[in-house]
Amino acid sequence: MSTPRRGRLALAAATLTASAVVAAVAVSAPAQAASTTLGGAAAQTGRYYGAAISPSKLSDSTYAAIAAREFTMITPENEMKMDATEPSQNQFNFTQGDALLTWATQHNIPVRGHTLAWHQQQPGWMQNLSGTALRSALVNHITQVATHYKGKLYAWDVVNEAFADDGQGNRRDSNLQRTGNDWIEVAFKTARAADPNVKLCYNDYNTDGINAKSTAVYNMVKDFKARGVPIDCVGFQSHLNTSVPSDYQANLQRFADLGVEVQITELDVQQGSSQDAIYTAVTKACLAVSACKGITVWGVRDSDSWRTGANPLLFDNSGNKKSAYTSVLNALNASSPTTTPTPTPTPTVTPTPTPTPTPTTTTTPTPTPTTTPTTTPTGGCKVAYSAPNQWPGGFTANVTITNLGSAINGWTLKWTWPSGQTIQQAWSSTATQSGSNVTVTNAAWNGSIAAGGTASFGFNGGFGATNTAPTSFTLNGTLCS
Ligand code: G2I
Repeated sequence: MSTPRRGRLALAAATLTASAVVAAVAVSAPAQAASTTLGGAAAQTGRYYGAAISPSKLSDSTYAAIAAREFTMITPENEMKMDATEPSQNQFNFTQGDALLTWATQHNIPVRGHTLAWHQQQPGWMQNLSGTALRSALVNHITQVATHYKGKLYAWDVVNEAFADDGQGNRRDSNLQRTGNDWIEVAFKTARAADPNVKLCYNDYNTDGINAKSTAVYNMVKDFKARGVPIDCVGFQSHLNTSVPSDYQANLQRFADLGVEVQITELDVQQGSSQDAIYTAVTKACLAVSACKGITVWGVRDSDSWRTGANPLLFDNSGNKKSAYTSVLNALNASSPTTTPTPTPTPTVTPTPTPTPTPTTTTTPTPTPTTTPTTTPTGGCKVAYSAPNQWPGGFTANVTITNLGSAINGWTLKWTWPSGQTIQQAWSSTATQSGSNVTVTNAAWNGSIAAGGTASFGFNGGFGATNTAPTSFTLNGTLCS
C-alpha cells in the first residue's frame, strides 16, 4: 500500500532527470538530499525510526500529525500487553490493539508488538496463578494473541525484562520464572508456532552497555541460537539519564555477531545539558551496526512520556521539535547508506584505458568488430537484488549493479515487478513507477560506474499477496545478465 506522503516524496525526487544528474556529476558530487523527517532520514540507510503510540491520543491532532509525519515504526505503549489483551482468563480483548494497528496500516507504518510475556501488567487472574496452571495460561495467552496478530506485525517482544538488576546476571524472580527456567524458550517456541514470519525479540533495560545483565542476555541468546530455539532480535530499551555507556555500540555489535537483529526499542533521555549528545551517540551507534535496523523513542511529546518531569523526548509539550530532534535528524542524514560503497572523488578526466571515445551512454552496443568473440555483447551488467527486511505489506530492498561493460557516466535501471509491488521511497537514487514498470536513476554522486565497478541503492516498497524479486533488469537500455 502506498501513502500519499511517500508517493509525494518519490515524485518530487523524480523531477531530477537523468541528464541533470549527469551534469551535476561533472561539476562535483554533492551529498544526497537531506530528509526532513526522522523516518525518511532513517530510511536512507534501510532503517526505521519509530515511536511508542497510545491509540487514545490519536484524536489529538497535534499528536497524530507528528506520529504520521515522523515515524516509520509504531509500538503500542500499553495496548498489546497481557492485562489489555486477556483481562479475564481466556477472554481476549483486541479492541485497543486493533485500533492502533488499523491506524498504522492506514498510514502504511509497520508495528512492533509489545509484549507477550512480562512480570508486570499481568491481569489480576494471572497474578494469582502459579505452577503448571500459570505455564498453561502463558502458552494459551501467547498462542491466542500471536495468532490474532499473525502476519500483521513486524516483530514481537515475546519476553520482556526477565533478568534481574542484581549485578550477577540472574533471572528476575517472578511467578513466570517460578514455573521453571525454560519458560522463556517455551514462550519463543509458542510464538513461532503461532506466527511463523514475525520477528521474535527479547527486550530488556539496563542492557545498554556490556555488564552482567546484558552478558546474561547475551549468553541466553547464544544458547538459543546453538540449540535452535527461535529468536530473531534483541531489543535494548535505552531509558537513559545523563550518560550513555561508552561500549554501547560494542554491546550492540556483540549481539549482532550472534546473528540476531538488534533494535533500540524504548529510547528516552533525561533532559539536561547532555540530552542532545546522548541522542546523537545512540543514533550513531545504531547506524554503525548493520544489524541495528531501527530506533524507537518511547513516546512523542515530553508530556506523553511515562517519565513525568524528565522531558526525555524529541518534541516539547506543544509538539515543537526540540534541539534533540535536530541532533537525531542530522546524525541520520549524515550517515552514508550502508549499501553504498564510499563515493570516490570523481576524476575530472575519465580514466579511459584506450583512446576510443567513451559513449556517454551504452544504449547501443558498438558494432561488433570481426575479431570479437561471437557472443553478443549485451551482457553489460549484472544486478544483485535482495529484500532482507519484510513486514506485512512492506519491505526494504537493496540493489547492486555491476557494470560488465566499459565505464558509464549516469545510469538508468529498469525492471517490471512480477507481483504488482510498489517502490515507495528510494535512497542513493531516484525512482518512479508507472503501472508495474520501475525506473531508477542514479543519485548525483553514484552515477559513474567504472568498468567492473558497482553502484548500489535501496528502497522501501509495498506488496500485496506476495513479494517476489524481479528477475530481469535493463541498464541504460541493455538487458543485464
Ligand atoms: O515503564 C516504562 C517501560 C519499561 N519497559 C516496558 C514498557 O512497557 C514500559 O512502558 C510503560 C508505559 O510507558 C506506561 O504507560 O509501562 C507502564 C506500566 O508498567 C505504563 O504505565 C501504565 C500505568 O502503570 C497504568 O496505571 C496505566 O493505566 O500505563 C497505564 C495506561 O496509561
